[in-house]
Amino acid sequence: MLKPRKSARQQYQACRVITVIFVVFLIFIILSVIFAAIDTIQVFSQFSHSDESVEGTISYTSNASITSHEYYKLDYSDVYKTASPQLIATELVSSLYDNPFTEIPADAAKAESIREAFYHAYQSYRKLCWAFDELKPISKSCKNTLHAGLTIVDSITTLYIMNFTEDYEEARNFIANDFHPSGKWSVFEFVIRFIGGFISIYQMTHDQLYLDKAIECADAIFPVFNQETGMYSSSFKLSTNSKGKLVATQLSSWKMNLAEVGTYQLEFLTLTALTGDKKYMDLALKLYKRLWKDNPNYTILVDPTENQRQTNRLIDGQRHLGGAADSYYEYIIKTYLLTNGVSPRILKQHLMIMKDIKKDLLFTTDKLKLIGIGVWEQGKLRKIVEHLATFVPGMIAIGTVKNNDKKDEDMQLAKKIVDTLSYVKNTTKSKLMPEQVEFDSNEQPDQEYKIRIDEYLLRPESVESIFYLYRFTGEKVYRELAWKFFLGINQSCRVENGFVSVKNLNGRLNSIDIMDSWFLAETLNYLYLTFTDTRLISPADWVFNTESHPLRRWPNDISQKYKKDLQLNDC
Ligand code: DMJ
Repeated sequence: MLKPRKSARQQYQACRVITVIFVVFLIFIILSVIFAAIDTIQVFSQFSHSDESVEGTISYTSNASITSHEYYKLDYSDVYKTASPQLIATELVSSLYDNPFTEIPADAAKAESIREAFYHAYQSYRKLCWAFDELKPISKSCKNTLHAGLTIVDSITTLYIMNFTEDYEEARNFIANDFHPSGKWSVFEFVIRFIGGFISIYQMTHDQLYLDKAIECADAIFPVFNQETGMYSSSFKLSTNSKGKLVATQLSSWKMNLAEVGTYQLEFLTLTALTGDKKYMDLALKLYKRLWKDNPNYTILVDPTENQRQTNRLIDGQRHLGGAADSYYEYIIKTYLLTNGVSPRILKQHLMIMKDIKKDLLFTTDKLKLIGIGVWEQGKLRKIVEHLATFVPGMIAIGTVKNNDKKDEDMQLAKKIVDTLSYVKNTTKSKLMPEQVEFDSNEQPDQEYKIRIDEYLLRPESVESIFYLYRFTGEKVYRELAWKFFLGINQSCRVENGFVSVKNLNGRLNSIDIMDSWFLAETLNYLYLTFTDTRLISPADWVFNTESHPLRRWPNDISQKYKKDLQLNDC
């Protein structure tokens, strides 16, 4: 039987339905194309930006491709279950020290709490700022200075040490495929965070990718150094040329500080050890030769150029171990350790520094007789302690090598300075260590100290020193102290989306909207390693760069190969 034919009205209705479906489909396609284009613009904006911008903040936009990584706890019953075997020392003896390091098992619960804090910080960054440099947790926006995923690269050694395998693999993929830095930044920061991070993770994993990246970065900045003196100007511009090569150009007029020019020796010496190319080591040692030759009688130096002025900061002509000077001192004794103690001249410089510190910078407070290291200014000692200078007890502990005749005295000194830090931290309402304090200040004669810069910037230096004192002495008081520091940070700086710096430490805390990458690279790393089994990343085998990226002490054959160069006979 024939079907009855549709009426014209029915045909019209069917046509309308098809048209509506088609239009809806078309709108859907157009919207998808628009959203994809917006995404592309955002991704593009990470990697290309105006020449004028030194630093940019980009508003948060949801990154749908970032799915959350589940949190899992580690089993601390056996150190080999918590970390990669190559990070674990088989024996804790070091030829450079009289006594072996103490073997102590992990405090599992505390180690895991710190690991969880790292997870919270890192996942917040992933979720909100993946591929950008740093997270601003309050505004949920992202800071981009070098457009290079700074937090990813700076965190990669901590990710590996803490055994966050999924995040580690993701970070590796980013470095392999999306690491295209461009922008203006500080040479110093680039060396300690990127080059230091790449060398360190290479030494932990033996993955060639990282050594290639380290060489690429080092070779890009090599020409900005003065090849005669090893000095350089603070800031530079990085970009990728048409052949895909990373290139750097010097930016500012000739401007630098002691910490900057004195903080690339560990990284460049390690590059020479890994590549066999002496150019890195030769340049880095030229700096020591130059500075030590120019200053034969006194070792606490002012900046090589006298143009470092910042409000409320330590200024020209002052001699101190705080910001703008700090890691120059730190790297001298670490260079001695890294190269296996083959250079008595380098150790001598550290011992001279210790002598000058004791002669001119050491102070005792009036009432409680606390000990600290202050600032020499216009012929007088001011009892100022900067958070940045609180790495010093750790440096002193590292310097208690067997060829240091004053090693016992030095270790006692390191302990006393840590007691002072502990006192300051415990007497703030927030239980945080301030950015800068001054003892026995005339302005507040009834109190032991006055806070001069009322902030805590998530910095690592105090817990770094406590980590070293724990590893060198094995005394449980340092774990207890580290735990109190952690609690202070976790209670006062933790927010919904990460951790923030804070100000007003004795009142109602105000947030400073930034989670600097050093918090993940250093602060949480040192805290974690204070509570893990002490065989994990032992100072018997590793020397930390100033961003807490561990570098392997040289094997004997390498130290012997470069022994002559390291003698620095002409200074
Ligand atoms: C870090 O980048 C390094 O530790 C550097 O040596 C000093 N400043 C910050 C942390 O405070």
